[in-house]
Order: sequence, then structure tokens, then C-alpha cells
Amino acid sequence: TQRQHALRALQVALSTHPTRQAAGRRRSIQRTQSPTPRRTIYDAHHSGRLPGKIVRKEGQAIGSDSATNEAYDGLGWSYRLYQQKFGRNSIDNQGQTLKATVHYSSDYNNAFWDERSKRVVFGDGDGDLFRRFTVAIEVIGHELTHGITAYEADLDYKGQSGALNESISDVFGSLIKQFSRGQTADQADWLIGEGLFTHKVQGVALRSLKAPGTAYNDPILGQDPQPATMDGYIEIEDDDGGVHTNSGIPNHAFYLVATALGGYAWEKAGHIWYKAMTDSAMGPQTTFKDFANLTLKQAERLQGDEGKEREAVQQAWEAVKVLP
Ligand code: ASN
Ligand code: ZN
Repeated sequence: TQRQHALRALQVALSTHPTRQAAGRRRSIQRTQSPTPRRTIYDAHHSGRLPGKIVRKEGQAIGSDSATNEAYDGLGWSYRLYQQKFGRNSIDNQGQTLKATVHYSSDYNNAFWDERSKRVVFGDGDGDLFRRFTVAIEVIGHELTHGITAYEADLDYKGQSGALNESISDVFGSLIKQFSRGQTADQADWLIGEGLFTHKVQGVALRSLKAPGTAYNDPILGQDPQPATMDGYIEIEDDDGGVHTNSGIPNHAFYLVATALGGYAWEKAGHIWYKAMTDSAMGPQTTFKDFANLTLKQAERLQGDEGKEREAVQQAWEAVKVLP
């Protein structure tokens, strides 16, 4: 290409001068290498105080604590999916350090994004029903994506906008898992929180994008309550208006788009979703329908062969009854 020619000419010109030659090579390396993550993992040592003590920094060798290593690796995959596939440099798109705290509190059956200290936080589970939350890379990706969504969209964490927030975290959490395994849409399990349950629980995961409502069915926990279409949308007070339940609807729409288009889900469906969620039209009150229209707009922009993308997106949102 022209640019490569220009670069080579410049290097030839510089090669007459030994010290400038070295400087020129260094500059050209910096220009071509993609940025890499900066990660810091903290250990709360079972206390409920954040951030805890630093146990692993970027570039430091692996240690003996599984939760620490899983968090470090999961943040790495998350960073690389966003950077390599969507051109985003960390949470703030400015290379911000990715922070995680592990061993948070005691018997803590959850993980979360802490907006105050901009970090992902993981419990160890009670060991009775739940294992440590870092075992599922898609949970790490889910929590980190909350940090990105907070930067980009500021969705009210209630009702439809809250469920959309949850769904975006599930979608990118699943993509991060698929990316880490090199799986196509057909090969993926589409599960969120796979392997979190102990043997005592009858279930494979917390949620499924492929088949919402089927991730678990257990005497103690009951049945996975997620709907796959608007017919099952629930109006409740709990869980900020059912944000972790109604998220099944946009989750399933994404699954339908990704499998209809085939190949790696981040290439087309993920690209469309990423452009939609970072669209300036995203606001506190964005509904499922608003978001559906944003994905349609992006699908039109992407438009490869015969409008396959737009058609797949339109059909998916119709199938989940968000669009008529
Ligand atoms: N794990 C949950 C989530 O990130 C925690 C919460 O509901 N705040 O959605
Ligand atoms: Zn969430």
C-alpha cells in the first residue's frame, strides 16, 4: 500500500543515520502494535471492605490463588475482545487500569460492578449452593461490561432500561467466553454462570440466551424465571423491576441474530450490538424497542450481502415480540 511504501522510504532515508534509525524503528513498532491491558487484582480476604490488598499486577507471574488467576485471565480476555474486535481501549476507551477484587465478604453468592471504585468484585459463594463466581469467565465479562455500559449509556437500572443494561452485560459476557474459546455461534453454549452451582443444585447455569427459562429447575432455587418473548415480560417490584428476568427477551434476540448470521458472533451480531450500545441516542430511558431500532440502524450500515444483517435483526426482534 501507499502507506507502507511511504514508511519504507522513510526508513531507508533514516538508515543513513544510525541513531535516528533506531528511533525510527521504535516509533514504527509503537504505531503497529495493539494496546495491551493493565490489570490489578485485589484480595478482600473475606471482608466486606473494598478494595482489599493488591495480590497481582499486570505482568506478574501466576500465583497459587485460583480466584486471583481467573479474574486476571478473565479481565485479559475481556480487554482483548473489546480492543481487537471493537477497537475499544478499556472501560473508558482511554486505557484505564482494569481492577478486580476477589474473596469479597463471606459466603457471598454474587459478583458485581462497583461504580464508586470502578472495579469488578467477586464473592466465593457459600459452598453449599454456589461456588466462587470467577469460575465463569462470562460472569467476569458481564460485570466488566457494566462498567462500559455506565460510561456509554447511563441506563436507569429499572424496568426495561435496567433489563437492557443486564442484557448487554450477558451478551458481551457470552461473547467474551466465546472469544476465549474460539467458538462460533453454533458451537457456543450461550450460558451465563456456567459451573457456578454446586452438585446440590439441579441446573447448569444462572441464565441461557439460547433458551431463557431453562438454565435451572431446582427444589430450593425454583425454576429459571426468564421469558424469551414480550408475552412473558413480568412487572414486579423485586430486582429493580425484574432486570435479571426480563433481560431474557433482548438476550434471546441477540442469540437469534448471531445464529442466523453464523460464524463468530462478535463479527456481525456483536459488532451491531456494540455500535448500538455506544450510540449517542442511548439514554436513561431507552426501551427494548428503542434499542431494537438502534440495532436495525447499525445493521443497515454494516449491510454486506443482500441485506442479510438487517433481515436477521428485524426477524429476531419480531420473534421476541419487541417489534410487531
Ligand atoms: N451479579 C449482579 C449483576 O451484575 C449483581 C447485581 O444485581 N447488582 O447484575
Ligand atoms: Zn448485571
